[in-house]
Amino acid sequence: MDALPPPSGLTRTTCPYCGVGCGVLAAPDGRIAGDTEHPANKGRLCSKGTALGETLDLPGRLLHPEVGGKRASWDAALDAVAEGFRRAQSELGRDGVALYVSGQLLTEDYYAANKLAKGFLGTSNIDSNSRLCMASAVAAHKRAFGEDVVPGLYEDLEEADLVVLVGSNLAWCHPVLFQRIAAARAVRPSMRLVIVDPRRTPSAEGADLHLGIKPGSDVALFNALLAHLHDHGLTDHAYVYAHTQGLDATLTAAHADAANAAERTGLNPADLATFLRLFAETPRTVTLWSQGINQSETGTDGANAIINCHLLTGRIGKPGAGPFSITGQPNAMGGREVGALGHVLAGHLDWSVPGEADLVRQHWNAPNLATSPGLKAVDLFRALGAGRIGALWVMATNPAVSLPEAEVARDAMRRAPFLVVSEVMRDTDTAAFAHVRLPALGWAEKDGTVTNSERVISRQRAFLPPPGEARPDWWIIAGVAARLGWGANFAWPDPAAIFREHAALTGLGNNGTRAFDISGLAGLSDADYAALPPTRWPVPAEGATTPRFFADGAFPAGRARFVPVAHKPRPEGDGHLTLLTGRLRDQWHTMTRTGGVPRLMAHKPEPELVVHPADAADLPDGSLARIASHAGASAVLRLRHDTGQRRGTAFAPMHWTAERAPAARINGTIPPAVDPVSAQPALKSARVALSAFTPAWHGFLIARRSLGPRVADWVALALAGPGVFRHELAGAEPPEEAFTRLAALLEEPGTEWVRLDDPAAGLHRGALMRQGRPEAVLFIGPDHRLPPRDWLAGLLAGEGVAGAAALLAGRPADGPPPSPTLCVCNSVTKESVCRAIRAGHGSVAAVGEVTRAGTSCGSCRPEIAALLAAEMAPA
Ligand SMILES: Nc1nc2c(c(=O)[nH]1)N[C@H]1C(S)=C(S)[C@@H](COP(=O)(O)OP(=O)(O)OC[C@H]3O[C@@H](n4cnc5c(=O)[nH]c(N)nc54)[C@H](O)[C@@H]3O)O[C@H]1N2
Ligand SMILES: Nc1nc2c(c(=O)[nH]1)N[C@H]1C(S)=C(S)[C@@H](COP(=O)(O)OP(=O)(O)OC[C@H]3O[C@@H](n4cnc5c(=O)[nH]c(N)nc54)[C@H](O)[C@@H]3O)O[C@H]1N2
Ligand code: SF4
Ligand SMILES: [Mo]
Repeated sequence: MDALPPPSGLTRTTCPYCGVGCGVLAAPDGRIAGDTEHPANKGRLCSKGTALGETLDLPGRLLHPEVGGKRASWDAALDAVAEGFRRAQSELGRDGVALYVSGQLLTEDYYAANKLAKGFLGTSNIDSNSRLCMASAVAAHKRAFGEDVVPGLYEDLEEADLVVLVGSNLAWCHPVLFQRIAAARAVRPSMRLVIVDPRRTPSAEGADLHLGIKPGSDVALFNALLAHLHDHGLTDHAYVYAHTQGLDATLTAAHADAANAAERTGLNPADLATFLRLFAETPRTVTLWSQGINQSETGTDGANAIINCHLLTGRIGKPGAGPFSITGQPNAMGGREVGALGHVLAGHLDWSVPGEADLVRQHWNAPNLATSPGLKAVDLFRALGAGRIGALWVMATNPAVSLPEAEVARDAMRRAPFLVVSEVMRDTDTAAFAHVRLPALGWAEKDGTVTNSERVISRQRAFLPPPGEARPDWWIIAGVAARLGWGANFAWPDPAAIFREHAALTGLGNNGTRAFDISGLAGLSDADYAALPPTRWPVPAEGATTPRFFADGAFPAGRARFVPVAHKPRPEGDGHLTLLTGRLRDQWHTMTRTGGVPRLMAHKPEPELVVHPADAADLPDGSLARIASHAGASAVLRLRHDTGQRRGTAFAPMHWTAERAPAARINGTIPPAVDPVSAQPALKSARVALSAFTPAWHGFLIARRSLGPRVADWVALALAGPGVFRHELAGAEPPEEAFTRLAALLEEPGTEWVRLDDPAAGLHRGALMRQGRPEAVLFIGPDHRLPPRDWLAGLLAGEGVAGAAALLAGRPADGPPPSPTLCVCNSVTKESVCRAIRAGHGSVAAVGEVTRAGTSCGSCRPEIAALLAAEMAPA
């Protein structure tokens, strides 16, 4: 099973970001390339993957253990954790402690955490940020198939004649898969692409149909589809009869919604009809869904509504056909495999199946194995706030930012008797509350496996030495276990030993009854593990293996279940907007890594709130706007008008933190509502009131030094170039006072402010010069209409020299201000792309040929397509 050796000097590893799980070739000097041998990406990488080399040496790493904010030895830190957990359990009982872990842990780390919690601490209070991400998909798989299994493969997305993306912005969130679809469509133009999303996202550029659905109405859409398929004779009777149950009740429920589906979904009836027809006439259809479905109070129902349509038509597990839940994090799938969630046991084994708990108890030699499910994310943090959890250990996630009712969670952590945080960065919003900080190895330093969305297990391999005293997450967990007296059960010398133990568990008592079986890997030697090529499960110790599941109807539960689901209307009107939160192309969650790379910050340097212009008639594009919800907290973001946003909705990125833009954190506005089946929070349906935010002054500061995120009432801090910080600012004090205060913070011997003031107009501009070169520029005005920042930022980042007059005008003396960068890889500006389009280059490929835009990672191609569409639209 040897893989090809990588080219010399390069290590073959896997991208640490999204669930596509691209193979990467990497070198210690920062060289990064896509691995042409990896089945997920075959050499491709997106903008985030391409920029991995720039994250290897980020400032701000956590390099030493800390107890009470002071550097400590590993011995002292691990003793403190063990003591904190022991004390909490003696005071509050077994369930008085909890772990909150992450789909960004490696499988081996994840396995160790689960074993510590359920096996030895004897509590199931271990949940993961996957609760916020995949829980509804997991629950839907279990309801339909009897086990959490993604039946299909990425190839199916290329072999399909119709791909439907539901609540997925694939172009930004799984860019390499989107590119694979785009490449397949270029070869086979008959292939159709449909997007179901209340926003016209970049994924909708070039799609055959965009259904700008009313948020939360996907159940009605797929119920209408089920009824349509049935009524038009598309039921695969043989498949349904032989392999499924529950169709009748499901059809009754579907017909109830189908009656006035256009109204329920808010779709134009003609578009709806087109979708029903396309789906009906295309046997090779893949329906891919993501957080637009999962993160909803009806997430599990939404996923089952999709699966129902595939079961009815027997379009499952076949080349080019199937329901496809795409995973978010690099190891979201691995976390499900090891069972590090409060409601499952381990290795797809369950308390509810007689005998399975015994298998785990014996395998772990853990007589105190937890006996019942534990707290799920939102409840876990509520229990912390209520004093029922006395010790919490957070690993590889930043819940202070990412949980719903984030202010409540922050308050709980602030008051927690004992909080441990395992991190790669020292200062995260969550680590700020920690009693003990534990430095973990990051990507490039750690070793283990991850599983991607198509069940392929890939190795992450170290190619850099551990920085400072950082250690692998599994090692840290084992160290605490040893101090609590369980050393013999956690005595692994390396991740290979953990992997073998995990793989062996999946084969126990498994005579084909559980799809997840990798017991065939339980005997890997250390050398085999080191060289393990990408390997798709199942890998049973004996018997045949299969790339796709369920085409032959062999379901773990015997028969698949149709699940009757009914549309539940959401509140509308009342002058509020539905806040659809989500992701930006070049940022990863709470920005702890991508936020440190200037070229990834260039795409969207500020937290923006996107609304339809008709919903913000009295709020100008570019102004600051406030959103406030019943959950209490409010947030202020830069307003962007976009006619692609569905009326009645707004979109805001989840990424901004107290470290960068304290007033633009949005999760405080999100109520703690969860899906009743999966307990996944509804992160895309807060009802928010929109209003103007009218500070006394607006401004920006570009400087070689960061003044931090609290230097004004509203701040958005971004790295604009190596060592150059862009501060977007607004405040309540009089403008002149603000200028004087900020200017004084930057002055140093040898520098001097050149100023341009118009106090009557509230305008103050200054350039801090040192020997003819700008050190900083500070612009303050009465409203948001300030000059573009790119040229000034470029000047400070480069060797650029400019006269004070040009600096204070905010534009070069001899021409127009430069246009923003569109293609980050090849530094092509938006203006160059528009010029090429106006010169008659009428396709993304043609524009790429003359400008090089979009020809490297390809992540900006949807934006080029949008410009093409806009430039070519009749005026
Ligand atoms: N660039 C980038 N990529 C990432 C990540 C990242 O942080 N940055 N994170 C990764 C992770 S962990 C995840 S989970 C994935 C998430 O990947 P996606 O789910 O694709 O991303 P989101 O932006 O969260 O949401 C997707 C879309 O759901 C839509 N939506 C909201 N409500 C509804 C609804 O009611 N119905 C429908 N049909 N659509 C709705 C939103 O408008 C949004 O465009 O991305 C992964 N990839
Ligand atoms: N409003 C809103 N909220 C959301 C979402 C949304 O769409 N909208 N999406 C939800 C979803 S799907 C997800 S997945 C979450 C993601 O939210 P989080 O998991 O909170 O976000 P990350 O920034 O990925 O946090 C990972 C942390 O782990 C650290 N880290 C990186 N590598 C390692 C390592 O190897 N070991 C250790 N110990 N630490 C490491 C990073 O520095 C970072 O601080 O957000 C959820 N919250
Ligand atoms: S698509 Fe991009 S972020 Fe996702 S795994 Fe591939 S390179 Fe990494
Ligand atoms: Mo996620």
